[in-house]
Order: sequence, then C-alpha cells, then structure tokens
Amino acid sequence: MKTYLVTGGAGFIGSNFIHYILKKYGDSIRVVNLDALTYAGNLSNLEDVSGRDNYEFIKADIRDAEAVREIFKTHDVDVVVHFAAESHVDRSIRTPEVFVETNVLGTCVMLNAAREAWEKEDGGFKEGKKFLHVSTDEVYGSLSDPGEYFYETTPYAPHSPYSASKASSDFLVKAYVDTYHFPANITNCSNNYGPYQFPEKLIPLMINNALKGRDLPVYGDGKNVRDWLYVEDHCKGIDMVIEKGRIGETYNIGGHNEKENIEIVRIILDTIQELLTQGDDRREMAQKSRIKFIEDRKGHDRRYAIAPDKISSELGWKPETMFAEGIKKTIAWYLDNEEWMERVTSGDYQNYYDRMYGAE
Ligand code: NAD
Ligand code: TDX
Repeated sequence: MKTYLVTGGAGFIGSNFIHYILKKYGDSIRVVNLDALTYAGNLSNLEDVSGRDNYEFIKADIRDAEAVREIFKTHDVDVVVHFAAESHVDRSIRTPEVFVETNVLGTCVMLNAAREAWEKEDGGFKEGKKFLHVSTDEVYGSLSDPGEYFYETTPYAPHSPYSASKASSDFLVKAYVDTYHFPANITNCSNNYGPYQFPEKLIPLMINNALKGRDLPVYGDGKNVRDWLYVEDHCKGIDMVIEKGRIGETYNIGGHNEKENIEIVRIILDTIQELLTQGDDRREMAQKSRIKFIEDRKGHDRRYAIAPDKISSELGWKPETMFAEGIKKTIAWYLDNEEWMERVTSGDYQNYYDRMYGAE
C-alpha cells in the first residue's frame, strides 16, 4: 500500500489534491496530511475524508526537523507531495522573512528527512520513493511579448520575495538531485482557481466582495495577465508526474488560459448575474460600478504564460476544465459554501484586509 505524505494538505491545492487521490485510488493508498494550520490551513476543507481509516492528519511545522523526522520514522512514506508554503505575494512584500523560513528552510527540512529515511547504505535510494516539489511559474519572472512562454528551460528570474523563496526551494531540490541523485520531481504551475481557495487571492476575493457589495480592488491598470488553471487539472498533472515523471525532471503545468485581471473580474460579475435569480440581494450588489482601480502591487509582474508542451507530450496531460465551465463551478461552490467563507474570514482576515486595502 503506497503511503503519500502530503505537506500543506489543509490549504487550497493540498486539500483538493487529497480529495483527488482518495477519489482516484480509494482504499488502496494511505494519506498522511502534515500541516501547521496557519491562517491558510483549514481542516474543514477535509471534513468529508477525516473519518477514513486510510487518512491521518498530523499538526506539525515543516521547519521542525525533529517532528518531521518522527513522521518518517512512524510511517513508511513512499511519496512526499510538498505543497506547504507561504503562498501569497502581497504578504511576502510585507514580511519576506516568513517566506524564507517556511519555503526555503522548511523545504530543506523536508528534503533532509526524506533523504535520511530513503537512502540505502550504498548511497542509492530505496525503490519506488519520490519527492514531488510543488512550485510556481512565478520563478521564471515576467513576460511582455504576447508570443513568449515559460518553458522548463527558461532561466529563473524571480521578482517578489515569494517567488524568490520558491526559486530558492526549487534550486535546493535540484541540488539534492544533482548531489545525491535524490529521487525528486518539480512541477511549476500557473495560477490555480477552484473550491477552498482562501479569499486573499484574486478570484475568491472578488467573488466574496462582489456577493457582499464591497469594492472590487484591481491593482494598477488591471491589464496584468495571469494564466488560470482549474485546480483539479493541476492535481491531475501532479498525480501523472508522480506516476510517470522521469526522476530529476521538471514539468511545467498550465492550460493556455491567459486573461487580464480586469477581464476576470468582469467574468465573475457576469457569472454571478447568470447564477443568481432576480431579486437575490447578492445579485443586486454584484455590480461593475464596484470596480476600483487602486495603487499597483510593488514589483507587479506583467504577464505569466506557461508552455505545457513537455508534460503534454511526455505524460499525456491536458486540461479538462475550460475556464467558462471552471469559473461557473467555482462561483457555484462559493455560493453553496457561504458558511466556509464566514469561517475563514472570521478570524484575523479582517485585520489583514484593512491593512491591505484600507477599511471601507
Ligand atoms: P495555501 O496558502 O492555500 O496553503 C498552504 C498550506 O501550507 C496551508 O494549509 C498552511 O497551513 C500550510 N503551511 C504553511 N506553512 C507551513 C509550515 N511551516 N508547516 C506546515 N504547513 C504549513 O497555498 P496553495 O495556494 O494551496 O499553494 C500550495 C503550493 O502550491 C505552494 O507551494 C504554492 O507555492 C504552490 N502553487 C500555488 C499556486 C496557486 O495558484 N495557488 C500556483 C502554483 C504553485
Ligand atoms: O486584490 C487584488 N487585486 C488584484 O488586482 C488581488 C489579491 C490581486 N490582484 C492581481 C494581482 C495579480 O496580477 O490579480 C493577479 C492575481 O493575484 P493573486 O491571486 O494574488 O495571484 P499571483 O500574485 O498571480 O500569485 C498566484 O499564482 C502563483 C498564487 O498566489 C501563487 O501562490 C502562485 O504561485
């Protein structure tokens, strides 16, 4: 029975990934979810799987080498899927050091523990072990020319403290591959959207604000471009790389779905109009007049766009959910899960929001 150690499994992509593999592999796998439950981690994302015999949650910090080593001692881990990170660019601009600690040092702790558990006496590694490091397209920097794309060979040029910390963690993984022949893969994915995303990121923030009749804060001229992928398609890509990816290789994941931020906000407003019936207060509140262009993000990358040629041709990955369908599913999920939104925004979220955007 294969054991997956998923770090950051209580976060947005991690919880979607746990749902994805438990649905796909059922009781034939075991899942251990290691998460420190920061502001971004929420166990209610996993309520429906928490009672399963083949799922276990361990509250631990990836920076805590002792705690992580203990997990490898008590579980025969086959695959590490390393999601745990500080993931929000705006927060990294305010507190870069937290990003270095979790994303760089935390990744080093995970790599050391896996290496210690998996290395054989002859310096080789036990059969069937793999460390999948989940990374981002932001490590490649920013694009301007519309015909340009990020390939696995594109040189790293991170700009934000977040992307610099992710780039550093990627280089650490590459160093373990080159130095120890450590069995790892890296995936660099574009912007994800879907259920369980914390409302600090563009799409859930705009959905939440629109439904509550709040301002819709768009940075700069709103023309920065992101390449959006439905989270389940990302999870499928990660699973394929775990199963079939060549050891030591990097795979870019993205579905050629580039959109300007302002277009995303307009699509969200139109979709809310479509999904809610006339007379619903939330429908009346979600108006374009609420769009406010505000001060730009410092060092704001202009455009990201992934070339997924390698994962498509080598592993046969392709996205299944087109944006029109994915955004509808996502908004419908937030409409059905207003309680989830209340819960995640009831703690420190309001302080963060007021600091970031000013109190309304
Ligand atoms: P998230 O912020 O929603 O979740 C991060 C999770 O990690 C949370 O559950 C949090 O509690 C946990 N965590 C944070 N610090 C920890 C620590 N020190 N020890 C243990 N757990 C800790 O993030 P996400 O959007 O799900 O992103 C997951 C991963 O995917 C990250 O590595 C991110 O860089 C990468 N990624 C994200 C996107 C995206 O669009 N969201 C795109 C590409 C790559
Ligand atoms: O209020 C906002 N207004 C706005 O205009 C917010 C929160 C964002 N934006 C803009 C900034 C970006 O151009 O929208 C775009 C998307 O912003 P985010 O959702 O913060 O994502 P981004 O900065 O692109 O980073 C995301 O994608 C790559 C994730 O947060 C990362 O974890 C991932 O690695």
